[in-house]
Amino acid sequence: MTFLRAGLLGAAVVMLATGLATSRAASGVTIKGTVVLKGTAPEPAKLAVTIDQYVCGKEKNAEDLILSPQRGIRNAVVWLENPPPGPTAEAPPPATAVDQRECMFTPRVVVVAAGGRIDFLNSDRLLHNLHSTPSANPPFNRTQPKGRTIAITFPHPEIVRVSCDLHSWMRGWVVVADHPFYAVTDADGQFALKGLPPGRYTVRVWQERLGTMSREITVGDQDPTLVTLEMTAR
Ligand SMILES: [Cu+2]
Repeated sequence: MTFLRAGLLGAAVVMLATGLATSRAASGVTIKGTVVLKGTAPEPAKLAVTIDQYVCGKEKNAEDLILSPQRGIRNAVVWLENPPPGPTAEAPPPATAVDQRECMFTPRVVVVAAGGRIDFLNSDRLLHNLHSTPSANPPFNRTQPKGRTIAITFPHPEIVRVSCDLHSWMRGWVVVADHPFYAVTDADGQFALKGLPPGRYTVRVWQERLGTMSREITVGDQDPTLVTLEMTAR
């Protein structure tokens, strides 16, 4: 074998190995889990509507803790405290929209990448007032007639509470994420964090009423890695 041929062969082997490593890192392992309530489930509460009943209705369900029949918690946010180093130069994701319908924020809890934008819509035929006083992000306090879209950009990681001055029960949450490994639980309390290399991770859960909890999870060859995360009623 000539020196040149050996060199080419060597290069081909290196390329093949690199390709394999890349595809494995890109697929990775998924943590699939359920966030569930431990302890006595509180009675579902109703909130009295005192104004604008012609649009808002007479009462609203308190949506600060929504449980499935199996006690899965909806709208909990799950993320990794120690994310793997990953591709950081991805294109910014498209704007997420949050609507106001019948005087509730829909969806109630959203995740946006730091630097990303939320388009707040108003589908109600009345005035809302978008109000928030975050710590790290710029505050906003904007009157919003029906049909007007207000775009807000969130530069810094933080959990931001959004309310409406005109309808005291209205509550929305924007979780500003500093990496891609965030998820919001669905109606069954389920979530997935995808594309993880093996390792030991700290998974953190936040829920607006229950606060936070965290757990260490080891990801090995098991794909998906299944977890149940319990939050305590309080
Ligand atoms: Cu309002």
